[in-house]
Amino acid sequence: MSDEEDIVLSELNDDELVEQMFDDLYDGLKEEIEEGVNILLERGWTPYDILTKALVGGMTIVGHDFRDGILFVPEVLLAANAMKGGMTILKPLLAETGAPRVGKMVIGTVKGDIHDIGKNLVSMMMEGAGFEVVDLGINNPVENYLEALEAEQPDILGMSALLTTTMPYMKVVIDTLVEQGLREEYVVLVGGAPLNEEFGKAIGADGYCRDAAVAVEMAKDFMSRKHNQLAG
Ligand code: B12
Repeated sequence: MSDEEDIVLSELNDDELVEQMFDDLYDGLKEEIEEGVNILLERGWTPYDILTKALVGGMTIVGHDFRDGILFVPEVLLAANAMKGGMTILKPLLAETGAPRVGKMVIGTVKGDIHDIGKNLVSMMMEGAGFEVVDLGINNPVENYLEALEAEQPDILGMSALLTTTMPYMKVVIDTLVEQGLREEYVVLVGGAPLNEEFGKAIGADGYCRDAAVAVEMAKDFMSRKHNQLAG
């Protein structure tokens, strides 16, 4: 993607730098992303703007090209790794200065499934939006979710599945919550490429999110409804 060899990031203006960071993210260049993030911080950008405009903006392009078969898994992993480099710098700053804590989410990929790129993206975007996220990782049996819900008392439970064979497990988790009288305590959001809205409804989730941006919107929406209910 980047054609010129010796681009000096600090000599670019803000718009050019963000464009260049899109390219660098696409090319999986972690050090360049870290440098870009630091330059924007020095220029007074808020951590939140850097996350959403430079990093998430760039990852969105990667996501589209991945979906369209232009990029493949190794490139996406490199891009995600570069993004992680930027996130490592931003995370403590987001925690300090970032948006006020909007809510808390426990998230994990269901039993039998080891896909976590999408889940990680959702976690990062949620953190960027001011949520506290507890990530249970991959291959989670129902017991893991129950333990984490009990220990963390989140507002939202998020489940991810990328296989048609593992997506029904989300219903096992939701049914268990119902059985234990816990279902109403949490907003349950589900996602993953093979799911759709109908499936989300059929298993009794509160929402299906097609991507990380929708997840953030929906989560915020549920939180503001919750606050209104408490106030009213
Ligand atoms: C990368 C990948 C892998 C990697 C996973 C690496 C990793 N660390 O995650 C590896 C190579 C390990 C892998 C393994 C396998 N994979 Co695979 N994999 C993929 C691939 C190419 C991309 C998935 C991905 O990361 N997408 C990018 C992310 C950003 O998108 P996403 O996951 O959809 O997430 C977004 C949304 O869905 C949503 N979202 C996701 N989760 C959540 C959760 C919540 C709470 C919310 C709100 C939103 C949300 O937001 C995300 C961000 O925008 C897909 C193809 C595809 N098109 O999906 C196949 C795919 C999912 N894999 C498939 C298969 C079959 C497998 C294997 C069984 C292959 C095998 N024979 O070994 C194994 C499974 C092992 C297991 N038990 O899980 C099939 C599934 C087919 C099916 N009908 O079920 C697919 C569809 C490929 C295909 N066309 O055949 N895979």
